[in-house]
Amino acid sequence: MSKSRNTIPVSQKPGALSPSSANILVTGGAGFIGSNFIRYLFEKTDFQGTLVNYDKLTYAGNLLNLSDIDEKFGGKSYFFVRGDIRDYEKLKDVFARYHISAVVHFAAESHVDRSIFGPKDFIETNVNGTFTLLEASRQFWGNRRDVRFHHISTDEVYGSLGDTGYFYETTPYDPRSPYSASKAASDHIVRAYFHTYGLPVTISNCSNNYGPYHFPEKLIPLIILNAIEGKPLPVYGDGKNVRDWLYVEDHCEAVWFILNKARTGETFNVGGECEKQNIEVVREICDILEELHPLKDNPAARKQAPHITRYSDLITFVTDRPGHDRRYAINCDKIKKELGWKQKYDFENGLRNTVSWYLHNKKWVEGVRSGEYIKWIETNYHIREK
Ligand code: NAD
Ligand code: TDX
Repeated sequence: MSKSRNTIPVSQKPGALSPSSANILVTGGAGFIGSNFIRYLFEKTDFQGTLVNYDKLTYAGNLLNLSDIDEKFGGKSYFFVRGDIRDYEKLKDVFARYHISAVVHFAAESHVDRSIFGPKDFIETNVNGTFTLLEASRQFWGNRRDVRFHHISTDEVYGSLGDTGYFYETTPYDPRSPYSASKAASDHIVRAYFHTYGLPVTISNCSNNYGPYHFPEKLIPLIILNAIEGKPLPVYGDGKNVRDWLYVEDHCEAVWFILNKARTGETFNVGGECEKQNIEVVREICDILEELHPLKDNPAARKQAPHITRYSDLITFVTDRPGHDRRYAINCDKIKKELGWKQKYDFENGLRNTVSWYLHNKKWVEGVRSGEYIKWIETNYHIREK
């Protein structure tokens, strides 16, 4: 993986946004993808503008994700503001104070299982929050066209596939969980602001991300950490649900390409083109762990689960997620052909980097597994015991 900085030729008309020198408001920048995006901008692109990370710091937001960036750029070109995207007055103040010319909107409630236990926060943040942010952008920018609102969405808005077929940008929406329904609603509102008010928007719908700083309520980090500790590896249903896995840095690069090269009003699917059944993913994590941290050299796991001889002995099939979407598969030809983006990581490299990152970042892991995290694990997995 090259460390060189990405200078992307800008293909827009004069008067359009220049992302490299823009003042960018990143919402949800303390979360998994948002923090990777901020790191990507400062470390791997020619970005020289100002970046404001606006985040409420819910259970999923963690400033430790960006402590190195804060040390290097804090107070100069990087600023953190704690705030809620539903707070119109605060947003207005931030737009004016930092002369914001682009918004990259990651902030959301993002976990499907949590949306099943409690959908209210998902409607509040994903629907009302996106609306409030759009309204603040429209009021501050007026008729300016050298600005951009980029909205981060998900492939889950398209629903669930059978054994064949793909999601295209033109696939009709068919969300099936409170989470995906709230994201679908927000996508519609973003498009309405483009058609009705001419707000310069772009949208991306991406597949399942994975990589460093992923909060361990999601499949990949949860399995890695449970295995290291010799705890059961919970697989929902028959383990044959399929997800398309996208390494988070590839996603960040796709967003940067869109900001630089896309026409406004356009939507792009972003995927890893890497379909895997959940059970395959879990087995691959176990195999990598056997190599990087063999069970025989892991006394903590052996003490917790004395009966096992391999990490994969910890695999436990548990009660399925209600309404569990069977298969997601993204067709991302459009962003490849129109903008020249492509993935740099295959699943083997990406997963190996990820497992290694969790093995080497124990302090971060301890930090995120607070009392609230333990409460969630008890809530979600207690009811699934068979
Ligand atoms: P995350 O849960 O890790 O982070 C979300 C961030 O948003 C947190 O820092 C949180 O504090 C912040 N936040 C939540 N509510 C807020 C509010 N009301 N005001 C301000 N900040 C708030 O999420 P993620 O996995 O990084 O996902 C980022 C975006 O990407 C989301 O919009 C999600 O729907 C989308 N997405 C994620 C994936 C994935 O695989 N993780 C895939 C497709 C799309
Ligand atoms: O313990 C588990 N066992 C299990 O089998 C967990 C947490 C999950 N699963 C399954 C459910 C899914 O089929 O693994 C798959 C992946 O689950 P998650 O990591 O929860 O992701 P998913 O529900 O697919 O949603 C993710 O991708 C799309 C993100 O969380 C969303 O924010 C994004 O929009």
